[in-house]
Amino acid sequence: MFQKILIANRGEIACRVIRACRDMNIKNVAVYSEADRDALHVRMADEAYLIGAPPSNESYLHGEKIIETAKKSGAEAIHPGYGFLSENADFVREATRQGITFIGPSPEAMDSMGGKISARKIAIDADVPVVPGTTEPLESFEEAQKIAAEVGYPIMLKAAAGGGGKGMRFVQSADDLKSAYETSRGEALASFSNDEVYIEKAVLRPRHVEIQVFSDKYGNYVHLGERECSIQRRHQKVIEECPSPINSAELRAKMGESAIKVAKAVNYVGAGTVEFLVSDETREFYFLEMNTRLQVEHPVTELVTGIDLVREQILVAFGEKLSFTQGEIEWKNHAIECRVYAEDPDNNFLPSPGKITRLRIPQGNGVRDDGGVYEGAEVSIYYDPMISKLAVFGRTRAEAIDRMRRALQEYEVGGIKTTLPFFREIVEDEEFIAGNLDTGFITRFNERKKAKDPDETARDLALIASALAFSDRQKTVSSEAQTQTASHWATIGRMALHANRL
Ligand code: MV4
Repeated sequence: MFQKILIANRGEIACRVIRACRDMNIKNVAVYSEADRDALHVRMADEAYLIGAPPSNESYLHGEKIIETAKKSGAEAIHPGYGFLSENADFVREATRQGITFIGPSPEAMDSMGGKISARKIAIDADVPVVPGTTEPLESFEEAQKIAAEVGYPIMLKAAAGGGGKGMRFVQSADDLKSAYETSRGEALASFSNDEVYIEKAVLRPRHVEIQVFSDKYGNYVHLGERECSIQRRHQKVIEECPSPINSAELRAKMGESAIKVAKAVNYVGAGTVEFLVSDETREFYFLEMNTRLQVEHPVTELVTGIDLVREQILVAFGEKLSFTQGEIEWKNHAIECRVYAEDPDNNFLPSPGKITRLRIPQGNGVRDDGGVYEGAEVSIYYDPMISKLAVFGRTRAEAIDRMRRALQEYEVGGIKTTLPFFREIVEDEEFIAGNLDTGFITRFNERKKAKDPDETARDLALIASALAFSDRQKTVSSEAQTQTASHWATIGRMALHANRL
């Protein structure tokens, strides 16, 4: 086995990978920027090396410095975590050229899946369902008009180099196509230096369900089931769970088989995730894209399958065969994960950097917290403000929600704002409890929340009170005014009913 691994990342995922190395008796090397001198991953690692200034492209994205540090420290392999260099094919090529093993797929597989149009083509050729649309970038607005009319509105315009919703536009009808086409291309160019866009028919109220795949260097492919990730805010996942509330053994098997077909088509090795949109109405699924890395939400899969995905990544990268077969994988229990961010939910989720003056992490039955901070640590402005992932499991979804509620009650973070209060509300929400989780969930949740706002109730009550006072006064004046009062009483009645519902 490898003797030493360098972790080219920071925060909770660096800590997660360090723990896997410890489990396997592998020495681990951290790298850090000037902003992270006192970070948890630096404290946890066996060795740690300063690699540069706080901005990511001078440190965690600086491939040459990281490869140089791997060689200097005697690390034989690099684990990239997620983000940063994890999907950078040139970095993989350079590390490999310099004799360092990259713990992840081949650069060719990354390139094939990096382009969204090329990924669509691969899925089509592999007989995997995709949403109807184009398989080439649009040449002109006229072509866009023609294809949109063919597939039928509403449609989505998407950036070929995209992902994460950048450059994406929902187009309701032909009238809106011109401006959407221009803004989509403009946004794509600004974000990816590539203005290629393509068309997909829009799936209405879709669910985002993804399949974890795994493979070794000997052509063994398995899937580890789905993760439901429909609860998103501005294309950022907020809560993930396994199984999906819409899961059936049949749907899991079908999606798993399709995901494996996609992975095989690019000779994938290691941990990967194939994303699908699932129609809420028909339960039909469509390939969206493949992420060629370990994902943030991998713990929910680990909790229900009992498989350590990071350990397995390291084994497979070293050249071991997969340690389990498809038939040996069992899905047991229900897991839910909340991403805890240093953001202010009362102020439009603005980042809330600063010193963590108090930290109490929940513990106990069924609770796992993958964190990247400690009491006294600083949350920096330079990086993603996620401070931990709180995951729980229970025998049923209801039991998992109960444990999540308890764990969220226990969790205390002082000195900075976090998204914990937001999650405490979500776990009490009827739609969440019912498992109605399409991609419009957060929007509808915010509307429900506004309707229940105590300030709003107070405003209604104040209106009722003043209306009552007004009508009382009317009784002492003219009879004409008294007939008016009747209609005021009707209004008051409606308001009282409304208040009562609240
Ligand atoms: C879609 C779609 C509907 N129809 N594609 C958003 C991010 C990117 N990964 C894909 N996205 C979508 N693609 C078609 N053909 C709706 C979305 C979408 C969405 C998807 C998953 C989770 C949240 C979402 C929120 C808005 C839109």
